[in-house]
Amino acid sequence: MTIINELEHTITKLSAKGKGILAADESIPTMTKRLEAVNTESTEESRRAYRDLLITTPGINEFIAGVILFEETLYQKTLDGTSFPEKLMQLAILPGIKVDKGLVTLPNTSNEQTTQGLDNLAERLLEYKKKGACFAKWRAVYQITAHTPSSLAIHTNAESLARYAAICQSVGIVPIVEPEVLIDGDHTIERCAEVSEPVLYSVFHALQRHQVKLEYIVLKPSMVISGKKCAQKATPEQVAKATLTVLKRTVPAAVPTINFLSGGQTSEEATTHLNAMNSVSSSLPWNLSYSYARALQDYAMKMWHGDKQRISAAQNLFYERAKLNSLAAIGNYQPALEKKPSFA
Ligand code: 5MM
Repeated sequence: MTIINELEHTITKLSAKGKGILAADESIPTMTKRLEAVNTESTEESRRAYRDLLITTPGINEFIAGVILFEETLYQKTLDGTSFPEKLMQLAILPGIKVDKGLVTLPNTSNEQTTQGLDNLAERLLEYKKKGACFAKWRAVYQITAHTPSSLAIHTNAESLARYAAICQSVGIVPIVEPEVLIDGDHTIERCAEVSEPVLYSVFHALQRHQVKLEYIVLKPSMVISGKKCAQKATPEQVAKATLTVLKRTVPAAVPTINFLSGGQTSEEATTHLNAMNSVSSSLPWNLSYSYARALQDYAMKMWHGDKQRISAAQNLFYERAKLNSLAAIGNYQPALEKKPSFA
């Protein structure tokens, strides 16, 4: 297969209508935080067992087109001795890999951050590709305060995202480009829109400078939403309208699919907001779907909390959440379909 054929094959599967991407790529510190929140010790085995539970959930391939793995998981095996990427391929789910090496402080800013991991990226990608990875993910973050994000942070992060994306495509790997405007803070939805527009504009400008082929990327943005501590919580209709306005102004129609992150929204909010966007208009140029971590996994993680006896109950909750998001990805979700788990 040529590089273009590889990219074409992967993006076609990732943009399938009604399917989304599971982000199961929490780094060890993040995964440790998630496990400790449900009183479970974070060990290589507990992380393996939890990821095993997720991807062996019966029927999950009806709703999930790809799974983003953390490097550790790429080399681990499911209980039956099959490597995670092989197991995913058997299920007709594409394996992906988080390739950034996390956040570092950007000097001469007010503690803003940028993402590292470009060194040896091409070599690492070739290694991951041998293990079966066909797409990758790189996340940049932007903090909203009265004075941030600065133009230095916006420019630096756009440049890294674009360099990463160009390197991925040069070896036949589809890049997920993830600029996350953080939900932390008391900002209004209007302020979030004011920040998100130049962030995305700058990302696409950089992608163009680096000659990234937009037909073979997945954009994974945050939704335009009020800050977690904002007194005026935006309604789903406001979130849908503000997000679509910003996306229409900044994202070229050549991009096939936009898969949102959940970013600290509740599971129900993330589903409702996606559904609201897909209900507004059928004439959007891109597929609008999900690439959630917490909003897909939270209930399953709480149900499981390290207990083997609860694997099946946790898988049922994960299946249910994926199904509801799949409905939201075609605008067919209704809150009445929610069956809240007893602990929620
Ligand atoms: C923003 O985080 C990404 C999406 O997850 P949510 O839907 O929960 O917001 C997620 O893929 C994230 O990039 C990974 O969990 C890796 O995070 P860390 O902090 O470990 O790099």
